[in-house]
Amino acid sequence: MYEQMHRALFDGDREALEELVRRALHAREPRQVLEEGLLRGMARVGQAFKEGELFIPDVILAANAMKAAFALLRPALGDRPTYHRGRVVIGTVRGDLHDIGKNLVSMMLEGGGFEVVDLGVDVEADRFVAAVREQAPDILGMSALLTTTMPEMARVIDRLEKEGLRSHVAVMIGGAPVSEAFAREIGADAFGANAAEAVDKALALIGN
Ligand code: B1M
Repeated sequence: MYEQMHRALFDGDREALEELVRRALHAREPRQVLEEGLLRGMARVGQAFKEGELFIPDVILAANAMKAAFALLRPALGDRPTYHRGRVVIGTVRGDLHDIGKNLVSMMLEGGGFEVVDLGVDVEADRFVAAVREQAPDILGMSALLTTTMPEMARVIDRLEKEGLRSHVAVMIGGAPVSEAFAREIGADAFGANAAEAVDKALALIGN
């Protein structure tokens, strides 16, 4: 069944993927469907893109199918709780349009009891800074999938410092090319390697 999900992602076949996820949810753990079916499938899409077997339109179709499948999984992974452990402002940094991972992190944070304010993709440093001022979040989360957009994370942290806001908010970063060492280098407070780890790190940051 997971192999069929990978195939549906490869083919960008949204309807087939939705049907497979619906069927899987009767028999399998939602988290396993997410990890073995969707995330592993998307990793294979990424590999095929890298090797020139798939092209950008294929990846866009796969990404859209993935989003539709997430929407089906979301309630099963734990719907929005009625309590709030803390508030997170999150976004993908300027110049970067990748949002699948960020959306997954947002979804898991909500499932973990956080209120999430999602600024979307291609977010300018000014918008991050304004959101920290206006929303007073406990955590600012930034995602980057391109090596060329990673420096933007450092720029946002610099801006927070200059505006006197850095000590008011913890900063967590993530995304495929980002690492623990890079987080330390730019003065972020935490790095999440994946969505589950992002929730654990967020809980640690707010002292839970
Ligand atoms: Co793009 N892309 N892409 N892409 N794309 C990558 C990132 C790439 C590695 C592919 C490759 O070459 N193998 C490569 C980057 C190379 C590099 O920088 N070194 C690349 C490139 C080059 C590009 C373009 C430049 C291609 C072009 O136009 N020539 C272009 C750039 C556009 C832009 O952003 N300005 C581009 C475009 C696209 C699409 C639009 C086609 C599409 C994005 C659709 C969308 O997001 N709505 C796309 C996709 C889908 C990918 C790959 C195939 C898959 C990314 C993904 O969704 N992964 C990707 C290859 C890859 O990563 N293997 C690739 C699944 C997702 C669940 O994982 O995002 O890593 P991820 O998120 C994880 C963790 O990283 C972590 O948790 C998530 C869940 O476990 N995490 C956090 C993420 N954010 C976090 C934040 C946190 C904590 C954890 O705290 C706040």
